[in-house]
Amino acid sequence: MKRSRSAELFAAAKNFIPGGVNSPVRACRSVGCDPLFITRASGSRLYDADDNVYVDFVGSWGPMILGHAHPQVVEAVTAAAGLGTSYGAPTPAEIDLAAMVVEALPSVEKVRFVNSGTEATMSAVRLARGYTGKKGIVKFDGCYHGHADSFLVKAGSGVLTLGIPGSPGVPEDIVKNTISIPYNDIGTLEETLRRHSHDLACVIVEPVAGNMGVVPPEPGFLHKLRQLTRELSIVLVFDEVITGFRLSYGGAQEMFGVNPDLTCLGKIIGGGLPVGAYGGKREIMDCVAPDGPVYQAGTLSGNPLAMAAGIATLKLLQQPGVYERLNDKAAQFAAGLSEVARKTGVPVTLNRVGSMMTGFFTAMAVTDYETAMQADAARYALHYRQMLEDGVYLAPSQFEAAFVSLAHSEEDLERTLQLTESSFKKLLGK
Ligand code: KE4
Repeated sequence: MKRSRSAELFAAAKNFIPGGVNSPVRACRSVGCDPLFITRASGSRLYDADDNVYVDFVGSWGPMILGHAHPQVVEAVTAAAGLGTSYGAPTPAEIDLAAMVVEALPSVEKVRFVNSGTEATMSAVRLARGYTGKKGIVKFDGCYHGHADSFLVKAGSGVLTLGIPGSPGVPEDIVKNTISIPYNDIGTLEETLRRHSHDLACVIVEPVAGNMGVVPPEPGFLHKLRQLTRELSIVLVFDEVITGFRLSYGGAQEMFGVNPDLTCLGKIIGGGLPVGAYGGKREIMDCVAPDGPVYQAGTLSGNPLAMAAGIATLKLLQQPGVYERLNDKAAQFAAGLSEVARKTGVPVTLNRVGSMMTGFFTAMAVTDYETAMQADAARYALHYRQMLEDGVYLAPSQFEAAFVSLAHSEEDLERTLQLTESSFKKLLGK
């Protein structure tokens, strides 16, 4: 494939932007190639600066559940833009989207909009600390909650992909309040929470981990987490930035029947525009300024264009049967991928929940960070580059989720399975 224009743009970008990218994983370093510069997208397709076309399984890292440039989303954003792009004042649209979120999520009585998932999780942890008067937080190895200081401890996503031990610039006296323990390890969880409960403000968890690759919660894990945090008066925070409106209209909390105290959202609720949110019990949310003393603010929070995109997106996701169709399509695709691995003899463990999935290049079960690390990232990189050459755009890391959208056609998925088989056969020849 011709990629000269992307190469020129990458060289130019590096003159002005660290690594030539505005988010590290986009640099594609762990898969051994330079990033493509994307110029447009539609449905399940991305188009790069050299006019190559790709079937997209990144979906902007989760937001594009409807596919790219959905006409009703574009129309809503365009109409909003014509009325002004930001007022710095409350608008009716914020009430509409807030009401949709409250109605959708069993545990959310009030919600505050911010501009990213990181802002949402950072604010939720500050709120939990302010509400409880305690400082400690517990997270899980390989989970990623954005780049706020408290979370850069054994974090997933780009921190994991780039092998950054934590991050310079994060003071020791911040991270000393963060305990990170293995995901799905109920014994360590109970022992840790009981030992530290006196100073634990919250536990923050991805109810389905997506940032070490997809790792589902083991049966009972989330229920045990809810029982322990309730017993020990520790705030339970579900980071549903990926899973919110992805797994079901009520997110992971509806799918697994576990109600957290606070929920963090992002990605899909902005329909591809910058939106994050945190919400939960009225008793806790009423501690947020200006009603309460826990401060959090944002110039562009509740931005009218982002609200319009989010409202249009959620309205389309409310349609009957949407999630059944999406999740069935993803299940069939995953079964096809597993069949290709079996037929070709390439060891792959495929973890899937709903329309998010990861094929780990290992024969081992992947249930946590340690087992995810057994995967053959070098082999994944070879597969990534082959599929890209063949017009399929996968996540540029073994330790990320792939997403099927409502825009992926049966032909897209069948073609991708054929190309996967061809790539796996080449892997065996290598
Ligand atoms: P943002 O600040 O990137 O909007 O959200 C942070 C975040 C919080 N919680 C979860 C569960 C997340 O997955 C994320 C961000 N996800 C990564 C990809 N797995 C974003 C991609 C990137 O960093 O460029």
